[in-house]
Amino acid sequence: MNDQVSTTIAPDMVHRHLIGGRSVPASNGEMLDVFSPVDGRVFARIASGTKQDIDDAVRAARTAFEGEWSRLTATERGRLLIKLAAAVEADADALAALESRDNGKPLRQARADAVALARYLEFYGSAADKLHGDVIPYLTTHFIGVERVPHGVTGHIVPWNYPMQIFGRSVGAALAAGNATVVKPAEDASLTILHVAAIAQKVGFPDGALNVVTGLGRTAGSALSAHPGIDFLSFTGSPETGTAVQTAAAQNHVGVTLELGGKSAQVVFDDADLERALPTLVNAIIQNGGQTCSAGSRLLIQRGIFDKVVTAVSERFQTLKAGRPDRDPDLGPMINQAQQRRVQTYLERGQGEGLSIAASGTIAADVPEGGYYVAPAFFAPVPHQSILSQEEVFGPVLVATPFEDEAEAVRLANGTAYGLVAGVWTRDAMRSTRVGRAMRAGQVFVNCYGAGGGIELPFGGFGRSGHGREKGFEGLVEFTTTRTLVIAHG
Ligand code: TXE
Repeated sequence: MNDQVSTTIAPDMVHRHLIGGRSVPASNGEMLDVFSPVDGRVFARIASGTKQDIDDAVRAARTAFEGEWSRLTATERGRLLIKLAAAVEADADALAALESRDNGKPLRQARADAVALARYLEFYGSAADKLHGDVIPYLTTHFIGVERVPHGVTGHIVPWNYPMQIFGRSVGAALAAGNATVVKPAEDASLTILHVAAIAQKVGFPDGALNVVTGLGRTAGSALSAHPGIDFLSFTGSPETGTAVQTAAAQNHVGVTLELGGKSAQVVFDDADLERALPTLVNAIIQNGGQTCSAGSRLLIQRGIFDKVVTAVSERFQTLKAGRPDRDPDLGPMINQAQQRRVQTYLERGQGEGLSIAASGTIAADVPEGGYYVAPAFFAPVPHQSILSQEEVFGPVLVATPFEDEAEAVRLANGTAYGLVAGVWTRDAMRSTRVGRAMRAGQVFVNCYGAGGGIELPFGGFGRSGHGREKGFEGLVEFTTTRTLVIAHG
């Protein structure tokens, strides 16, 4: 969103909420302009969700949860998700084009998101009827069954960086577990979620199982997180908003998973296979323009190879180009003007601290005027206490810091408020396990980083990165609770 005035919008780019299976406008009729980061122009409009809209959506979800949705068996729920997965996969090109325009990510990355969404839906669809409880040995006169049950109505507040993937991991798991859902996409990138929700209606999800209310965080988002009819919340976004969401959840005594970003380090030891490491060291900060919670935004490099690695990374950085997403550049624009300014401010603050830029990429000459492009920047050497080593920039800004030995590497890697992901590059098997297990991070990659999309792998953070786990089977369990049944028979 920015302050540009509205223009004429194609009718198919004017979007309404999906509540109880119906496409409905905001209760007060208000709409929000959607700006494409590609050129800063308005290209769509979404309903500006109100407290009333959230209330309607929660009611619709409750009706589904107490009715048709809960009458389906786990296998039937799973089949619906698998059908949705197939439909999403078949529509991947259209979804990619829409995402690329809405979010600004290069077309191939947007397509990868659509494919990942299909895989999430397939994974959780297939898992729906494999989630079972326990029988506990207890008194000989009693039978004890522990049943896994859905929370009820779950709220999902989704950010703009990976709308499809985050929808897949959170809403896919919640639906598989039998919850009815209310989703509040980010105001800057709602369109693919609306599109997928419309497909879900077509493949036969009962009305109200999946509701989408678009709009601003401070109105629709806060109304959802504070709604007393919500039984569990899933939030991905900034630590500040995460605190607000958790505070609201606490008022209603419900649980929440928070995924709040990171300042993840890749640790490069002097015996690392650099040929293998180099493309990944760069890609981990460039993917989605660095607007990735698990971005590898810090390189910790052993002193003896520091200059060599910095030189090699610099050579790659100099070739990087930010450009129009439809040309499939290394990176597209930032999501909005605020994010562009945030990155620029961090660059200025880094330089203000006296940090030197080892290499920069460029902005392609043909980018449309008004787009939110920034050139990638690589700073080296950067002290560990520097602002660029400690704070999440959420842009294409990489820093490199030397370390002497294993102990220092672990101390630096764990030395931020965050703890989401870590990478370790070494040929020493004993060390890879030792260092890997010393990392305060929800995921640790050895001689790789973010391999294979990670749909099957539990994901989440320590500290300021949040708590709770999404993705993998853990993510499915997170959207359930238990009911223990104690039956006297003797
Ligand atoms: O985040 P917000 P913003 C980080 C990243 C980025 C910064 C700011 O560092 O630069 O956050 O981004 C909804 N109650 N991440 O401002 O505000 C909002 O509508 C309830 C990391 O976009 O957290 C959107 O749907 N909801 C991150 C979602 O919260 C509210 C991804 C995220 O927005 C709300 C995005 C409120 N009061 C940003 N206010 C990651 N972990 O991947 C806003 N929202």
